Amino acid sequence: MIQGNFTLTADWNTCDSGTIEVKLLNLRTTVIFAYEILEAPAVAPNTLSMKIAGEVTSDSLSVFHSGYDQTKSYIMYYEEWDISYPPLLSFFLNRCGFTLTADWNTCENGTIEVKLTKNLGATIIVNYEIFESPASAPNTLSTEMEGRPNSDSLNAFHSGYDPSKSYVIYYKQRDVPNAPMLSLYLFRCNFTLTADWNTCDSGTIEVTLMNLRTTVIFVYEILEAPAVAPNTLSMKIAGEVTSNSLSVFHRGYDQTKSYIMYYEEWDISHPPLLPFILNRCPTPTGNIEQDPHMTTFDGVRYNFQGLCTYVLTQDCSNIHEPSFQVTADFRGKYSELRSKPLTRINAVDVYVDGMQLLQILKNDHFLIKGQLFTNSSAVIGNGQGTVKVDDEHVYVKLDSPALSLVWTKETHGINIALNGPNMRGNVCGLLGNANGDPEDDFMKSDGVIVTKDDIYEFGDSWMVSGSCE
Ligand SMILES: [Ca+2]
Repeated sequence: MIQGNFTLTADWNTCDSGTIEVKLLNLRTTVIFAYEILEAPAVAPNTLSMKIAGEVTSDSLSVFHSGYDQTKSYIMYYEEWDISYPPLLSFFLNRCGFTLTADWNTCENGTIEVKLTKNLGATIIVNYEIFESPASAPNTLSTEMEGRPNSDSLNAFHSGYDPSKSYVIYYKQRDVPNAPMLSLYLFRCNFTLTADWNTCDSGTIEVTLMNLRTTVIFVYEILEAPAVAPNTLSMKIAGEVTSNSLSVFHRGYDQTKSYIMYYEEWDISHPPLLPFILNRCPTPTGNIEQDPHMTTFDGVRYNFQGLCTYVLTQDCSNIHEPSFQVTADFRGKYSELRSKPLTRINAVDVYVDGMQLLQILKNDHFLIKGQLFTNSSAVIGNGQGTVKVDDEHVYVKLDSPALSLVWTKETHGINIALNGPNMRGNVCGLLGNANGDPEDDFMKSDGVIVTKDDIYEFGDSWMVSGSCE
């Protein structure tokens, strides 16, 4: 099953240089983020000038930015670039290099462990103080912690706290002029509220309360992101002392959108209202490139050397009159190697209700409803979608059918993303059925599932009849 969220983080590459590493994690789909790194504090910018594009085939991707000052703190503003109206998020990067965390030592005693970690290549002095929550920022901080060079981490233990209460730790660097006052929240021992997609095939959100060792009640609200904090929280989850975790399922959400869950404890006075971002589910993305290597929507890789026109993907609810169909012409790459030809894509066609809407040719000529298109960008039809062309790519985004296509000139590659919530499990062709299960991707056009050993039988079943002459 495809599950889990993608995450954008930033960190110092090392503390010896001013290089920031921006990293996209947990990739199971193509995802593009735009971002901007500003010296903290900074308000959200109007434009995000940097971009990171994760590919379907890699687990993570890093981009390095040099020229920053590792003795300063930065804030990264970021948003998804490939969806409409994404929430603008922020990530705080402390100056190199410390992270302060706090946790209960165990839930049985009242000891809080405060930990300074990460790249302690220099002396770092942090002042902090632990307050029962809620508490406003104090004027002075009574405790000091000094991280020394060559130590990986530093711990301090503070006893005498009540594990049934929540605390806020205010902290500030003493050795940096005008350092911002920061805070971290320590929930009373020892639960966490999270939200995730149950599976990406349905719009069901699972809210889970974990690590229960006591009865605890949360109220929460799930809103489409971005959203400001609501006045009332209408949902409630009550964990019992005897269970390790508890899940509540909420149906009817759209797994192609991002949500924000606002939550607070219901059973304590003046709890802080906290946000939790649930990223949209990864978009099923299939890819065909080079001579040709295929990756299905569910991540199965295979090679298929055909010499005709084939269905890459189509609406499968009516296989004979599909509402949309994407086909590709595979032709020999080297005509002298007739016995074992390497093939590649020479053209990609998109049909909607049986009519050709778009055609991308190998010379990067691009046709909309049969008309050659020569600009660098245009609207397709009556707002049916958009197309952008640069030196290396053709980008197509259609609203109906909800498809994104990226043609890469150099590799004769086509990348297809299914953006609609109802397309998962309802498509078929050489890129499989996008139901999250890699085991059933070699389904022929007659519905019979074969194995990789019968790849030609599978591939030929998706040949467009009459295309071999
Ligand atoms: Ca599948």
